[in-house]
Amino acid sequence: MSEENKLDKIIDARMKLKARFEEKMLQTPSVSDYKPMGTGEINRHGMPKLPAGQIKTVKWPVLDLGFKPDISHQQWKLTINGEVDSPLELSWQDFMNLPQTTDISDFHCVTTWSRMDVPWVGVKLADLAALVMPKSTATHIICYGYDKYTTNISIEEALKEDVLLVHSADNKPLERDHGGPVRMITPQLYAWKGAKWINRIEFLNKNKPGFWEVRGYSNTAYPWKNDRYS
Ligand SMILES: Nc1nc2c(c(=O)[nH]1)N[C@H]1C(S)=C(S)[C@@H](COP(=O)(O)O)O[C@H]1N2
Ligand SMILES: [Mo]
Repeated sequence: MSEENKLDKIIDARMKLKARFEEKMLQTPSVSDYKPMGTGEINRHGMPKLPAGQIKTVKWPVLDLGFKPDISHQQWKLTINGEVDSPLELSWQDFMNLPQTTDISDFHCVTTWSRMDVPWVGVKLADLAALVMPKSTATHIICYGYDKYTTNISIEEALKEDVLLVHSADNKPLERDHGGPVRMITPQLYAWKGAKWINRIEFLNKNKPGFWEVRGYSNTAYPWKNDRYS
């Protein structure tokens, strides 16, 4: 398929997804919340820059399960399957050939640090969703890392424009410590919702809690409601 046709296909599929999920997206807290908790200037989502209970950090702490998978570009694969019309497996090269998005966003860890204005490069989850096309029954995704990590979010959160699978941060390749070669980021949710060393995205027809969610962390993880634990 030519680059142009590929892009047309993505745009067409994204418009369909948009129509399907628009209403639900308007009900997510980052859009509908009239009393967000936090301080500072208002960010591009209309939320205070620093969510409640967070402290701004300049360093970038590393959090994992005590083990950092060592995955070369050659070994890295991304499987997208489950409740979708066209399951997909992408190599590093396939992934890098998809439309690339550059963005700057904030990173809020549930352990109370926030790292502001991180420059990222990667692929929008919405573009990947457009390629596989979730079935009408799909409601959530669960992401798997190359470690034992899993984490879940609703599709209406996953489709937000700033949810990316990134391979670059701070204008350099994403370090292994931070989930390189590729991790997910969820700037409008606590950062544990973004799997490092991401290997698989499964679309689901019901919610299924991930690693921290089964241990009492919030399914929704909304920073401006101090929504940390359930
Ligand atoms: N695969 C994997 N992804 C993960 C984790 C993990 O342990 N394994 N930790 C999560 C948590 S709790 C946070 S806060 C962020 C931390 O990302 P960082 O180490 O780059 O700061 O990654 C999230 N993604
Ligand atoms: Mo975290």
